[in-house]
Amino acid sequence: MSADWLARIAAAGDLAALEAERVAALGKQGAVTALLKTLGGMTPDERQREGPRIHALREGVTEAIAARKAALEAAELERRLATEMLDMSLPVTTGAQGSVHPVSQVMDELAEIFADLGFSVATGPEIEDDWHNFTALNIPETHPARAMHDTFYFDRLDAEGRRMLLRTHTSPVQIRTMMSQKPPIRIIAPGRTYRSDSDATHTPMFHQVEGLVIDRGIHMGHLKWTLETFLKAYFERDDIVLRLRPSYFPFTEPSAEVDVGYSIEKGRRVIGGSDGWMEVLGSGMVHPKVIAACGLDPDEWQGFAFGCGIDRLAMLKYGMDDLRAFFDGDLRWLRHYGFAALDVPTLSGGVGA
Ligand code: 2NM
Repeated sequence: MSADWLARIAAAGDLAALEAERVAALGKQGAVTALLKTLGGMTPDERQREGPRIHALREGVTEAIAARKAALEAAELERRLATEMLDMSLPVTTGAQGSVHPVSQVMDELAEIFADLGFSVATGPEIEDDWHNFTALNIPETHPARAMHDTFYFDRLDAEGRRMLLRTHTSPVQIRTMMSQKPPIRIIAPGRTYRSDSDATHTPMFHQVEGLVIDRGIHMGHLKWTLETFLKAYFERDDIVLRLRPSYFPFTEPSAEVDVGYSIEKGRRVIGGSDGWMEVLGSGMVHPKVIAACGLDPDEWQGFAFGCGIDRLAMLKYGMDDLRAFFDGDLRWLRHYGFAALDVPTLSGGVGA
């Protein structure tokens, strides 16, 4: 009886056949189950003789099924590993679908342009504390700019018992850099930033790049030259004209909005020329209070800073008109604007060239 069952279980060629044997032996109507039921009708003597034999049979069959099941599953896994193996070292020839995202492309271009001007790329946490995101930037508790930033707050508290937040700009990266490095400092800080704002021109997560220079004797002339050189390289045109308009930011004094001239070509606005002005950057001389908050002497060290939206920079260069499409993950959109699979994102060979 026992050897019979063990042979049938060993012969089960797949999981379905094994399950059929399990039901035939141990199921409600199964043969082994039927044997177990006969115990109730036996005399005590018979039961003492037959009980251990029948229970041993059930145990033996149960174990054999479990062992066969493990063996079949292992074989199935081996088969899948062998047939589904991908050789990652093979060159891609067909079927490539995605491409570099315009935001990544622009970030690479920014890093390349600013590297030529002696800037390095700095990064920092997206989850920040109140001090690095606001206080150190001369935005105290009561400042209206705090309310204007539509901040996302966490339940978790920082060391001062304030709630942690998603950084509303990349400026805390500049703060961290000024506190950890000795001037001269020349950095750009590209990255994700967050504000509770959502419509055709605002997404709750957007990308910003900010720049910072700290050295001796830095003035607005350095700022204007740097931005002009950057915009000429980025838009790949020599006829870039800048207009600095007086403005206000808590962290810079004086502050300036930077407009860039545009012209109309084939009915479309393109950067360059001077048919009209478009606002592209905010900037200014870093406020002495910000420099002091970072432990530097503002009488010795001065600097300029600027910031702008990367998503917006991409839209202006590649002629895109809806910000929300950036985050839809729609391949047709990428292809429409000329971003092809396997494009290598460099400035000279970039898709805008
Ligand atoms: C902007 C506009 C003007 C800025 C200032 C600083 C810091 F940390 F140095 F104070 N970082 N970024 C700044 C200045 C950013 O974005 C529109």
